[in-house]
Amino acid sequence: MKEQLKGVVVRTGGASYIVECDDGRLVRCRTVSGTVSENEGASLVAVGDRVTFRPKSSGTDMPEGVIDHVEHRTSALVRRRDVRRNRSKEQEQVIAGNIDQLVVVSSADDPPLNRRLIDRYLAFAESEHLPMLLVVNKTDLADQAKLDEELETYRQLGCTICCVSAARRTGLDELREQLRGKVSAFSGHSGVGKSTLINLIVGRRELKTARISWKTGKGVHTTSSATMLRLPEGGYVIDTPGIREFNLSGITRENLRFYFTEFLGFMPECSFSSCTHTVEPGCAVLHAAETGAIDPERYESYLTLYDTLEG
Ligand SMILES: Nc1nc2c(ncn2[C@@H]2O[C@H](COP(=O)(O)OP(=O)(O)OP(=O)(O)O)[C@@H](O)[C@H]2O)c(=O)[nH]1
Ligand SMILES: [Mg+2]
Ligand SMILES: [Zn+2]
Repeated sequence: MKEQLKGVVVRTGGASYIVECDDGRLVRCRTVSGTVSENEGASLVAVGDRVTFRPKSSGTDMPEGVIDHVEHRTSALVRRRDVRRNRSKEQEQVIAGNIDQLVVVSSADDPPLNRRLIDRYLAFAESEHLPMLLVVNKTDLADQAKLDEELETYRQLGCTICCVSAARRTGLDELREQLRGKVSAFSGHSGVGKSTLINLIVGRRELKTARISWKTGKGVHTTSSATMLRLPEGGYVIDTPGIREFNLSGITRENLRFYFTEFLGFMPECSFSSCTHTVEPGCAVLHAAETGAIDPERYESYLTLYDTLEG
C-alpha cells in the first residue's frame, strides 16, 4: 500500500478538493466510492475537514491524491437545505468544519445592519456551543453613537463585538487579536465585506471582492465557495459565500426559547408551564418585552424565528 498523508481541506471546487498538508504543500484530491467518512448523514467533505489521502502520480500543475478517510468534525457551520429544492440525500450542507469560532460579519450600512439575521446566528451559535464574534464593518458609513446604541443589547448579552472599517482600515488590530491562533469561519449577508476584510487581515489580495457597492450591485454574490486561509499570526480564517437567509439547523419551536438566553430568567414566571412565549396570557417574557426589560427587537426576532420553524 502506498504512503498515506494527512492534511486539511482548504478549498472545494467542482469534484475536487484542495488539501493543505501539514508541511504546507497543496494537493488536489478527489473522493472515491471507498472514501470513508466519520460524519454520517452530512456533507462528505467540507472546508476545514481533516483527511487522510494517498498521493497519486500527476503531470499537472498541482500534485494529486485520493481521499481515503474524513475525520469526525468537532464542530460545523451547517445550512439546512431547502427540502423542496434538495435533490441530494443530504439534509444539511456543511459550509465549514472544525471551527473554533463563528465570525458573523454585518455592515453598519450598505446593506443596513440586519438584526434579525444577527439574532439567528446568535441562536445557532448558542445551540452549537460555538463562540461567536460579531463584526460590524463599514463603520465609515454610519454614525458611531447611533451604532453603539443599537449594539448595546449585544454587549449586554456578553457578545464580543468588533466595529471595523475595511475602507478606513480601522479596528483591524483588535479583530486580528480575536482571530489569533483560532479557526474562524466568516459568515454573513452578501456584500457586507467578508472577503475585503479577510484580504486585509491575511495581507494579500487572495480573495475576489465585489467591485461595486451592494446597493448598486443589487446584492450580487461575489464569493461562491468556501476558502480557508492561514493567518500570519497563527490560526486560520474561512471565507464563505454570502447567505440570503440562514436556515437554522437543529433548532425547533420547542428549544428555540433556550437560545435566547436573556429570556431564561423570566420564563419561570409565565402562567403556563408550557408557555411558548408568543400569545399566552400571563407570559412573563412578553411582559418583559413590553416594559423594556427584554429588548423588544430581540423579542420580535424570537417571534419571527418561531414562525419560520416547524412545530
Ligand atoms: N464603505 C465601505 N465599503 C466597504 C467596506 N468594506 C467593504 N466594502 C465594499 O463592500 C463591497 C462588498 O465587499 P465584499 O468583500 O465583496 O463582500 P462579501 O461579504 O465578501 O460579499 P459576498 O462574497 O457576496 O458574500 C465591495 O464593493 C467593497 O469595496 C468598508 O469598510 N466601507
Ligand atoms: Mg465574498
Ligand atoms: Zn411565556
